[in-house]
Amino acid sequence: MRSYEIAVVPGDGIGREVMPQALRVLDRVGAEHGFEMRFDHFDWSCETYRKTGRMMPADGIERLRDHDSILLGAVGFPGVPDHISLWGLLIPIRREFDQYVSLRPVRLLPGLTPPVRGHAPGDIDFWVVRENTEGEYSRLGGRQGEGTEHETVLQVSSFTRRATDRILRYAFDFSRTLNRNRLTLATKSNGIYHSMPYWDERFAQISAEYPDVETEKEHIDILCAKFVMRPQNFDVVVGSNLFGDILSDLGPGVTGTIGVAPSANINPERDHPSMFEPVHGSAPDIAGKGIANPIGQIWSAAMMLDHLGEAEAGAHVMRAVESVLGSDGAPSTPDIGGRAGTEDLGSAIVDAL
Ligand code: GGG
Repeated sequence: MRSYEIAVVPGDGIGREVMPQALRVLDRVGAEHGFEMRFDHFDWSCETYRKTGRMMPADGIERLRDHDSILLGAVGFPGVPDHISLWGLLIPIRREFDQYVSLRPVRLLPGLTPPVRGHAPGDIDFWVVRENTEGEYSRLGGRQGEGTEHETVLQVSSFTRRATDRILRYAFDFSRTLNRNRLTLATKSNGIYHSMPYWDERFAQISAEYPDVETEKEHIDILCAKFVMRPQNFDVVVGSNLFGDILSDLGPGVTGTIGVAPSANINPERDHPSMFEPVHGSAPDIAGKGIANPIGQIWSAAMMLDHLGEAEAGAHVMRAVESVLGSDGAPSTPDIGGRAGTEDLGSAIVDAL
């Protein structure tokens, strides 16, 4: 029997509630498709930070290294500053394992109610490809003249040619594999003087290698407006770490909820494990209530199955998700208009497998 070692890091808040539903789904779909998932649990979180002063132990990265994949819930909770929790767990994993592609599908699933009327399932179906290792997510900079009237904070973004080119090439290649040929670059080269003109330049140069891929570039401000007004126009959108982060929350927001949105942090060279996590965070406002939507975590697990070579099982999970969302009377969590709990929706998906 095929067997996979999965590092499971539920993290904080609703991450701890949605993760068990994804593990149930993986167990069931594995049994149906002839493979076994071995879950190695790592209880690293803001609570760990409060007890030990670290989000994960000093050898945390080493302990994750030998796994086939990492399944993460959510990171961050009030009481620990967000930049401490993210830089103590999520960001080191992405960087140490060179997970330079953040791949985030945006799809209007059946049964969702988009806030802008007139969109039907099938209309909104595109991908955000986010650079995941550098850029605006940087520790370069500092404070000067603290406490004086000249107090100044410098935050330096750094974009290397290596990281810029490899994410752009990934996006071009990915557009080709989808057989959907429009690739949009998120930029802001009219206002940001150095880095975004550089992205435009690299995009234009690399596009010459892909004459079959139609390209366009959009400044991030109008791109956000177009996501809301005409989301059906996009196929693949590529952007820097910050732009990609914003767009991959906005996209699912346009479908009615970010509770269903998944993401894959991919190491394309496969020399380190990749990591799969919902787009949403720990949602302290609803944590502990048992009402979080587990679909973002379950869809992330389906993306993990694809990455592990179990594409049929991944597709099976998504058919189950879509059949539950599309059926009258199926349990819905409050973010999608119902009153059901996390476990009810998880059970309905397990039963639909
Ligand atoms: N699901 C992981 C999580 O907690 N994400 C929250 C977050 O703030 N992420 C920032 C990022 O993706 O860079």
